Amino acid sequence: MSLRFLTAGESHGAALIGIIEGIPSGLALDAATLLAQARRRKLGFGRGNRQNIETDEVRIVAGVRRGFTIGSPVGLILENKDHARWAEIMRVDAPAGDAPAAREVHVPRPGHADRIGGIKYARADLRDVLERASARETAMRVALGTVARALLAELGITLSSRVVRIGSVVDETPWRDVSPDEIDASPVRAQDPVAAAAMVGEIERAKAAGDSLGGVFEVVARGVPVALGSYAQWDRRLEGEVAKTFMALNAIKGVEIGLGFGVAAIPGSQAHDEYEPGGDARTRYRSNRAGGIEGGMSTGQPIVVRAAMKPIATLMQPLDSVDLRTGEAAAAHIERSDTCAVPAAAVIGESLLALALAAAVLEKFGGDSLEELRERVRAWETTVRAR
Ligand code: EPS
Repeated sequence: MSLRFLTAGESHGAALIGIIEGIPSGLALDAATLLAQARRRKLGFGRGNRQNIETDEVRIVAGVRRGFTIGSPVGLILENKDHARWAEIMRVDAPAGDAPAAREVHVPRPGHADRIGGIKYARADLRDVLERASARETAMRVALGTVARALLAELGITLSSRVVRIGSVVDETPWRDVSPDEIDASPVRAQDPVAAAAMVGEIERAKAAGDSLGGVFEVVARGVPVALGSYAQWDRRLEGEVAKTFMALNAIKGVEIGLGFGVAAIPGSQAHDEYEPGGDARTRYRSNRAGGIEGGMSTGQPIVVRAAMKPIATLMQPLDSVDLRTGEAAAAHIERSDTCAVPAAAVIGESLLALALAAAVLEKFGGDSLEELRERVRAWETTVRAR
């Protein structure tokens, strides 16, 4: 395994912690770089109050010395500011006597992990489930992804994202050369300001109705070397790794690469990317319908991933459910939540693609120091030009 990472931490627990192993030595890394990405995750019209409470500052506690990675696992800690108000509810040690925990949850939210998690881990208090199933965990995944992203940046690989749908509103504009700052400045991280305004309206209406909204976001990686991944074995196919990484994000129900589901509706003459002479190597592509991955391998074109996020499962106008203590019908539990988190999911998507691509880069090129990795990538680029 070239790169692996783990997170731990409950939404209102003391902290989120993360470990990423396999990052070569010699990579510049500091807390400011991590904070810059953490802040982007907090953005977006439709988020709840929690984002105003948290600063999401990440402390680097292992694997970095005097500004550079040293080849050891990188360890990160993100303290939950909100924990101060939850300290008694979330305490680790047993309280004296048998006082029941406050803020117990017994009515599962349809669409959340509550119900099945309670069955699986034999938890009568569903708070034990929802605290970990919460998307709060993505704050740490973004931090880990930012480490991967810093590595990719050294190799000239960059990531960006945008929201293309919220509820019924679609931004139909094709990618333009919009700066990432411009996308971040949009209240919903959409490219087209007209669509963005309509998306804001849609979120406002959902909020007023006590409802929630999902959507679709797009993540693009540029500067990806040719031939990451392989067709030679099913579990080495790059699209499989990318899809798994995105499907493993909370609330994601669909992933597309390139034309995605669109290829099903068109003939082969419009579905593939034709070659023509020229470019750096002996051929160049006329289009990028494949979304930068073909036959399990990166083509060297931008990798384009779209993911569909379902509406958040916590509704202020709650759905029908059952009180598990009484077996009676009841309104689902209400927990503070977001109306729409698609803009945040797009930012998280950048970190996810960074993690998947960093693993694929290290798999192909290896290298224990950044210098070694860089040399190998450079040599490969020369090789590719001759083929
Ligand atoms: C989140 C923090 C959470 C939720 C959200 C994501 O904070 P709290 O529960 O204190 O409001 O706002 O998680 C969910 C929507 C969910 O269903 O779990 C965050 O930091 O992103």
